[in-house]
This record gives sequence, structure tokens and C-alpha cells, in this order.
Amino acid sequence: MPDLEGPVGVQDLVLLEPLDEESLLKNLQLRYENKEIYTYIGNVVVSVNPYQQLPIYGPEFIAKYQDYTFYELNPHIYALANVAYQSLKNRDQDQCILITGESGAGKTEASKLVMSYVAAVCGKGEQVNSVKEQLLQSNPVLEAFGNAKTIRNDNSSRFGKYMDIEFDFRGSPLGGVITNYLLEKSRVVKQLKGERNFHIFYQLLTGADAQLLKALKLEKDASGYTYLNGEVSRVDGIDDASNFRAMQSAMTVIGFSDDEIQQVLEVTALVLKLGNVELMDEFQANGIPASGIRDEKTVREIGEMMGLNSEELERALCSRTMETAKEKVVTVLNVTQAQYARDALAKNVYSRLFNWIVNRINESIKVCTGEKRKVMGVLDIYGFEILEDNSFEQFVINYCNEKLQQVFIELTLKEEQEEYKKEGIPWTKVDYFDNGIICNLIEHNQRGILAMLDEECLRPGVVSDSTFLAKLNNLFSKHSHYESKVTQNAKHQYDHTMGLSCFRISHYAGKVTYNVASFIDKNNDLLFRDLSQTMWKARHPLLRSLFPEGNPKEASLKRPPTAGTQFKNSVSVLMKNLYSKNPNYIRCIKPNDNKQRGQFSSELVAIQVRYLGLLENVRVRRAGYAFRQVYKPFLERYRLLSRNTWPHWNGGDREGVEKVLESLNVSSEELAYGKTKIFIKSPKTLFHLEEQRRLRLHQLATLIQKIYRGWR
Ligand code: AOV
Ligand code: MG
Repeated sequence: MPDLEGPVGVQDLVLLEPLDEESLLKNLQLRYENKEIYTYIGNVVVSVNPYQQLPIYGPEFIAKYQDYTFYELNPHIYALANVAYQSLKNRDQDQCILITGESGAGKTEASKLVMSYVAAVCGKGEQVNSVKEQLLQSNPVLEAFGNAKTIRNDNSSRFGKYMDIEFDFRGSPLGGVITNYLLEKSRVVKQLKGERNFHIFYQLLTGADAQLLKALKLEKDASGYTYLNGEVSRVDGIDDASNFRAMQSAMTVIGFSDDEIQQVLEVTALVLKLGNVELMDEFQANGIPASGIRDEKTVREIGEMMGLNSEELERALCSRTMETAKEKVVTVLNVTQAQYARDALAKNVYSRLFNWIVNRINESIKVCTGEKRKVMGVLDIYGFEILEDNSFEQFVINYCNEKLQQVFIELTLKEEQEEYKKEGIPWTKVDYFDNGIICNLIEHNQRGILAMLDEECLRPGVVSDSTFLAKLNNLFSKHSHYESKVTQNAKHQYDHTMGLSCFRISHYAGKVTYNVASFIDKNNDLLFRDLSQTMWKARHPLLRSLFPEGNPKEASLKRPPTAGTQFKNSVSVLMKNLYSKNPNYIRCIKPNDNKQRGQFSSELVAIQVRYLGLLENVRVRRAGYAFRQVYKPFLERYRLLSRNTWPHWNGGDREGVEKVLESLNVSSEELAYGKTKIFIKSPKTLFHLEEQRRLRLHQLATLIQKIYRGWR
């Protein structure tokens, strides 16, 4: 066992003494500054982004962690991956790896470390290797289409991802299933200053050769595209052209045919070109404002690529057919409406393309054998977000994190409880903050915020974001986790930072103020039927397949579930899945806002420590007993502290441990003897033991020196 308490702080936060936020932060900082980026809380790994390549990865380290048990080496993601994989293989327990933390904290990198560890240690042989390759190569493809440079992270995942890796009874990988959550599709048409669109667009423009560009009717220069933020087309440290080649070869490895790859790139190019469709004011004879296409060439090119005539496309963009049971009425769209339609089309094509790619990967990695499988799930999902302006996206993201926190607390408690039961130690109830009340506020089937939003979206009559807000104010005026200007005024609390169109939720991780503007629109997520019908008429096979609802035979008047409901349902499936597995946690922390190595901002980390609930985690973990260890190694370490067990001990391990602790007068309240492990209540006791051990070793060393001198 390495020193529990060394020059670089404690390696398990459970052993912190005193335990408070300050000591926890100090400990993380001390370790970070010594390039110890990993620290445990029991079996949870806390990881602080190093923003530099540390020499602690690769085959040599993988081999090392494979041979030792969890606490024997320095904390590492490999140790966690090893425990998870070994329990899956040897104890037949399905596992999940839950990775949380804010944007740029290192979740995606952590998930790749887990995957590469597991790939390195599981099974051998040609067949197995090809499965491993496919699983690993899904990353560059998904990152090309689903990641983008944001202000906080040059390679930010703009979708949530859960991947089940399936193994046979020997622990060799068979394949897997990827589930993706809510791609941030608004990025397709608009990015904040200093951010980029999805990587693939830049990869395509810089990486494609002249012939491909010509076939896709693209110009090389990113500044020519409205949907690309010209000023940041290049990012330091990202080589778009070589990533493009890597992405293409990854697709091939996974099993995409050349024709499929070509079609994917064609649809990608189409989206980019749609942004350049310029609309202009036109007026009908009766003076009603309408819209028209300024630049016919672009629309013609897009039409050709889609396999549509350009008049059809133009009609779909600039007008709208209202269908009632009796008749069809065509209305013209003004420029703003037509721009909205164009952007909605681009966003829909892209996000459906993304879903198609995920499904296509799944088809390739799908396990076809009927034999019983063992599963390891890896969850890499967006962290809790508090932006200056929080909208529907933040609302659902934070809801998801709220649910994950719930799983975290419940499973951690459950696991503790189970261990106590297994060891035959009485369990005392632990008090902790139960965020069920917040989850309920959001997801309750009839009375939750999401249900209210759906009700507004589906209600006939004039609905708007403000009628939605009024509804919330009415219903939740007394809810302890809900606030708005109206409820504040009623309580005579005047907070000038809160806008009239906002509501605020006290999440477990802090208060977030959401602006209701466009909640209704984003939740509705409707594409004008004219557009889906037109897309379905396209001759481009992939594009057409993305719009099955455009088929008049398929078209039902029933609307698809809202974005909020879809998200809620998929979160619920995810939760069920997670609850059925044994969880392993990686909690990622971002040490500074500048993507700088060696910089540790206590203030910034403190916020994350709070919302990751780390202190809570340590408390739960040591509510009963802070430290536990199997009798044998414990006895080996401390037996030199008792005359009864040193230098010789012939009895059993448990009796030996009893003898040691008795002779040190450790109070019996501090201890519990389990079936296989000794449990120690407070870290102080452990440190006392460590101190005694240190003194004793010193004593022994002096003694040996004396004897040695005596001999001379
Ligand atoms: P995220 O997944 O948590 O953010 P990433 O895993 O993309 O964050 O990490 C951001 C960047 O930090 C990476 O691109 C690396 O440059 C660096 N980094 C992270 N972990 C390590 C590591 N262990 N060693 C070296 N560099 C690292 V987001 O996807 O934005 O929530 O949506
Ligand atoms: Mg990520």
C-alpha cells in the first residue's frame, strides 16, 4: 500500500481530518500541483484535468494496474477500470462507469481511458481485436459530428453518450450499443463568438481533396459559409485535415461502405450550403409580405444534390400549407418566417443525420449471438450548466444531472448498506439531502414543469412562453425550490437580478435562472410538414430516409412527442439501465478557465466540489466507518505494533488484528469486526496507527543499527 498520507496529501478524501470544504480543496490542490491528478473517495475517482500529457498512461501502466488491487497503487482511472472489468468478468456483475463534471473537466478523455484500458486487457484473437477496433473507432466518428470548439472546451461534446459494451462469459468483447442524447442542434445555424460549428464542417473543407470538394459543390474557404463563424475556422492544437482522414478511415473500420460515407458527406455539405440560401422580401399583388430566393444558383445546386427540382425546394422554404380536415390552404411566409424554416430544415437534417450515424454504428457493432452477455456501460454526458443566459437546453441538461445525482446518492448509500450487511455489521441510517423533491418538480407526470410545458404546447388557443410562465407561477408559488419575480413579490423578496420572463430553480448544485423565451418553440420542435414532405420526395437515398414522416401514406395527424417528453423518457430508460448495474464513478473537475496546465483556482473548484456533492459523498462514505480493509493486509501492516503479534504470529488474521488493536487501547466504539474486514470509524484512529507504525519502524531501525555497530 502506498503511504495514505504522504507529501501530496491524502489519497483518499475519506481520510481527511478535519473534514470540510477548505481541507478538501487544499488536498486536491496540493496533489494537483504535484501532478497527482487522481484522488479517491472510497472507490470513487476524483480527476482534475491536468491540461498536459502526463507520463502515467499507456501499456506499461495498464500492465501495472492489472496486477494490483485497488488501493495498492496511486489512484488512477485504470484502477477503477480494472476493478470494474474484473468484477464483470469474475463475479458476473454488470457494471456502469458514470463520468460527470462540467464542460472541459475531462469526461470524454476519461471515458476514452476506460475504453482503452478495457480493450487492452480483455481477450485476444483476430475476431476479438476487430470488435475492439470497431468500438474504439466509434469515437473519432462521433466526435467529428457531435463535438465542437466552445469557449470552455476546444473539443466539447455537444451530445450525451451512453455506450454499453457487451462481453461473453470469458470476458471477451462481443460488441455494443450506443445511445445518444439531445444533440445541440442550434449550433448548426449559429454559434457564439469565439466558438465553432461541429468539427466535421471544417474537417471536410480542409481535408477533402479538390475532386471531392467539386463533387460536393463546396468551396475550400470557410469564410464563404454563413453557418461557419469565419473568424475561428482554425483552432490551435486541432488538425482538421488529419482528423478528417482519421474519421474516414474510422468509418471504414466500423463498416460503412464507400457509398455510405459519400452520402454522409453529401448530406453534410447540403446543410452547409443551406445556410447560404439568401432570402429577400417580396410582395404579393395584394401587398402581403412574402419572400423569395435572392441567389438562385445556390438553391439550384442544393436541389441537384438533393435530387429535387429547385422550384419544389423554393416552394417548401417560402410557403406553408395548412391542412384542416376539410381543406388545404397555402400561405406565403415573410422573410423572417422563411429564414426560420430554412434554419429549421438545416438543424433537422443535421441532427437526423447524426442519429442515423449512431444507428449505423450500432448496426455494425450489434451482438448477434443469443448467449448470455455481461455488460459494461460507459456514460459520458454533459455536466451541470449555469450560463449567463439559461434556456431550454440547460433546463433539460440540468434535469438529467439532477437524476444522476439521485442515482449517485441512492446507489452509494445502497452499496454501503450492502457491504455492512455482507460483513454482518449493523447499519445506522445516514442523513443526506434527498433531491427527489427537485426531480419531482421537473418530471412529475401531471404536475411537473415538463408536463406543464407540454400542456401549453398542445393546448389550442393562443399560447406563448409567458402563458407557460404564468402557469408555473400559479402552480409552484409555494414550492421551496421554485422562484420567479411573481413569487418573490408575493413574499416581498425583491431580487433585481431576476428578469420578468424568468424562473429560478434551486438545484442540488445551486440556483439556476432560466429564461422562458422559446421554451415552447424548442419543446414543440416542429418541422413544417411541407419541408418533411419535400425532403421525402428527394431522390438522395440517405436524405430521403431521414424524413419518413414525409411519406403521405405514413403521415398521421398525430404529432410526435415533444422534445421535453422524449428527453424525459430516454432519461428514464437510462436510469433503469443504471440501477440494474454496479456503478463506478469518475468525478471530473476543471481546475481553471484558461485551459492552462498547473493552474488551480480554488474558487472555481469549490463551486464544482459543491455541485458534484463531493463533501456529501465523503460524509456518506464515512457516516459509519471511514476506513475498512481485509484482515490479512491490515495485520501485515500493523502487526509490528503489538508484542503479541510481533515478531511471530501463528493465529488467524482476525484474531491477530484484535490483538494489535487491543494492545494499542483503541476504543471498541471505534471498531467493528466484519466477516472479512476490519472497519474503523474515524480517520484519526487510522492516523494514530500510522504514526505509531512510523515511530516503531524508526525504533526498529535504530535498534538494528545498534546491533550492527555492536557486531563491529
Ligand atoms: P469534457 O468531455 O468533460 O467536456 P474533455 O474530456 O473533452 O472534457 O477534456 C477537455 C480537454 O482537456 C481535452 O481536450 C484535453 O486537452 C484536456 N484533458 C482532459 N483530460 C486529460 C487528461 N487526462 N490528460 C491530458 N489532457 C486532458 V464537454 O464534452 O465540453 O462537457 O460538453
Ligand atoms: Mg466531452
